Amino acid sequence: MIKLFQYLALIALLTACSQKSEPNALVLPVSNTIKVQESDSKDTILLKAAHVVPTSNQFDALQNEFIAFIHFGPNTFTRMEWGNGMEDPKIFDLQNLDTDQWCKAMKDAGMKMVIFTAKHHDGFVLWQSRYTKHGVMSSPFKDGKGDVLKELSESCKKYGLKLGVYLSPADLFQIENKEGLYGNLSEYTERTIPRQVEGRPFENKTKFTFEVDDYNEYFLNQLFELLTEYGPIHEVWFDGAHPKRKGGQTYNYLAWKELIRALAPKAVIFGKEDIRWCGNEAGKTRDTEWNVIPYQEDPDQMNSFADLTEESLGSREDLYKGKYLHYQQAETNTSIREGWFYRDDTDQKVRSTDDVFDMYERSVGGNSTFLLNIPPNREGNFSPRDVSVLEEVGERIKETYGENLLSGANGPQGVLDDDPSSFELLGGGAQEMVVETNAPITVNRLAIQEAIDTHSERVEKHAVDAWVDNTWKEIATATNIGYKRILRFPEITTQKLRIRILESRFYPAIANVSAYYYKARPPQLSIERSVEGSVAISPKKDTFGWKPHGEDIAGNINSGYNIRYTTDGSEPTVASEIYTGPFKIPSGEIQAVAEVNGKLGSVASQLFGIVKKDWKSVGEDSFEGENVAQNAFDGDSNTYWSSSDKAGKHFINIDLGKEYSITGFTYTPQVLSADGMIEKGTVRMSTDGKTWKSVEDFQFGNLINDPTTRTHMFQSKINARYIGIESKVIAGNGKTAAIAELDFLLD
Ligand code: FUL
Repeated sequence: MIKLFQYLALIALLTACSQKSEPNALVLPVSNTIKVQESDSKDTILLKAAHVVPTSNQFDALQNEFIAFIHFGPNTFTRMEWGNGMEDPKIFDLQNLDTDQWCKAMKDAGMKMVIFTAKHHDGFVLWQSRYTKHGVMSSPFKDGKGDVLKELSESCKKYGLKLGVYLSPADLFQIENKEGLYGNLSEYTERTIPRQVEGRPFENKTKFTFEVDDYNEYFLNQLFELLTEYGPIHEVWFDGAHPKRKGGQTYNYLAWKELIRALAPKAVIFGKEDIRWCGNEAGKTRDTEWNVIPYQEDPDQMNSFADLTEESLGSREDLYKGKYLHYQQAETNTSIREGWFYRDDTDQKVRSTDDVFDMYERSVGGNSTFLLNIPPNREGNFSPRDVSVLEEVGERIKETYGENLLSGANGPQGVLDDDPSSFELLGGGAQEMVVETNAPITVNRLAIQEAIDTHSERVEKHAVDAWVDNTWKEIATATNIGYKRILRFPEITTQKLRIRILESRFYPAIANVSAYYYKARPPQLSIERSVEGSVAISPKKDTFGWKPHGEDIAGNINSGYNIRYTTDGSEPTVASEIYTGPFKIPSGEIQAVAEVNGKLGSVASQLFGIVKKDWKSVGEDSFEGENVAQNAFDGDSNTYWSSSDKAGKHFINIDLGKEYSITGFTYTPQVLSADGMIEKGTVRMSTDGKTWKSVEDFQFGNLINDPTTRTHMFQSKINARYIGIESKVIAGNGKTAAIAELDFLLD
């Protein structure tokens, strides 16, 4: 506990201390978790936070920076986001699995590890498990003898990639099938792990005894297989998502952890105390991502962990509320394709190189790890489009971050020697440092790292200046640093850079400072349409590196750019029409690209349905407050229709103004909360707006974690003027149905 004299010393330090080493009286032993005492003052809590450090496994995991996710399984063949556990294993008809091709592409992208869905929510196992027949052993893949995980683990060794496993706690096969173990209300008794299976001995002779039920035993047996026969395993990924639950099933995570720590001593655990979810599946990052997180209980003893989705998690005010301060880093996970599983190469959007590179800089340069999913196709390969994005991203990372423009510069050697274990301690009198190069450099990126493994994350606010025209010019500011902060700013030519620490929790230890140059590219675009049907194309707002005409253009391209576009679904070229201002289209797909001196940027595309200006609501079963039915088709996804929360089905009916031949629809859920996501429903039509009949059911998976716009194409066209949506199942057992936006598609 901090004593009064130490507290006073801290106050003195924070006001006017001039020494440049940490005052011994205030230095605490560093630890992964530090308990807060009831009597601790706010300053003491901050001091404790400044001594919370990652474990060596967490630190290694942070240094991976860019890692891969692979979602593969029956969903790849059914084209669903979530399976139901009742899929026939025969659908897993894999003919040409090529895990070397996966690994080569991941390696080319600069990724260091791959996490594989050994078992997704459907319960189908992609390895030769002893404990179930629901998996590759019952599929046509290599006549039931194939093992996808084995092939991947061999390819990983060949290509020098680390391997992680995703084992879904939710298991629909074990829920739905008669003999299923999930929620079967079995007794908790002492069980030996692994359970021996005749003819299939383990080479690893470790044994564990746990007091668990049938499903936890099943899960532990499977973990034993994964961690002893496919290793070394570097990450175990526990998804918090649950399409369904049964029998009050709970999980004995503390037993799982004991087994993991013993069998995979190098592994970090995701979804629990080592690594937390960043809070979205869209690749968004917080401006300030703290990894020292306050907890109410000791995280090392906790059996279950909630998703932390709030915008602010580790600010001073957050820390003051904690009883334990714990290092738990964020992982930013998203998919290169729309959805986590491969569906097709025509309608499923693939993210552009610009987009992936932007997410890379924001997440790796935002104190987090970037986990990008690449779903293999039904052939068993990464599709060519995904491969070329991975290659281009890898090249761009090398081109941008391959050469540190500060190498050979003068300044504090602890930050210039590229060695993460040496550092420069700031604070006290010295709140800034200057680095000077031998010749002028042109830069637009700066990376700063704190020595988090020995000194935690301490910087709360900082600024960077460049020496230009005999004076310091501020070029960038940001909040925290932590593992790494990448600052992006318009290019500047200078010989001297200054880093100023504006606020910190304690003496910050800066481990590295490096500078880079990113070659600016044509901007990414966004395409929007008003309710009247007028289409506008503009540069995407949150991308850096370009400013539109008339403004000071960042980057090295000094002329303007053209926007080229098509309206027939074809990819725009240098010969496509030039965009001069908003134009109208009745429906269809717009594709657009920015062009600079014949060079094209990445293509943006947007599908638009029927223009909504003549639509009218012809009834809904109910609405809550101001959330009327019209909000579902006002072209504004910030407003939404929300039914009451009376149990049962909910519907809205729409008059489209005239009859159309409709091919499908898109559903945009509201995103203000997890309420009202329509997981299953039916499309209805009417010829007079009075009597209605159901025409086709639809189903969308994983809406709560990934509330993006979903598309359902009809089996055959529906000719209708009056059309409606009725909900049948709301995600997460909700009662309210909500729609932010509905679109009906034409040919
Ligand atoms: C989610 C799951 O429900 C998705 O299917 C996917 O696995 C993603 C990574 O996590 O919560």
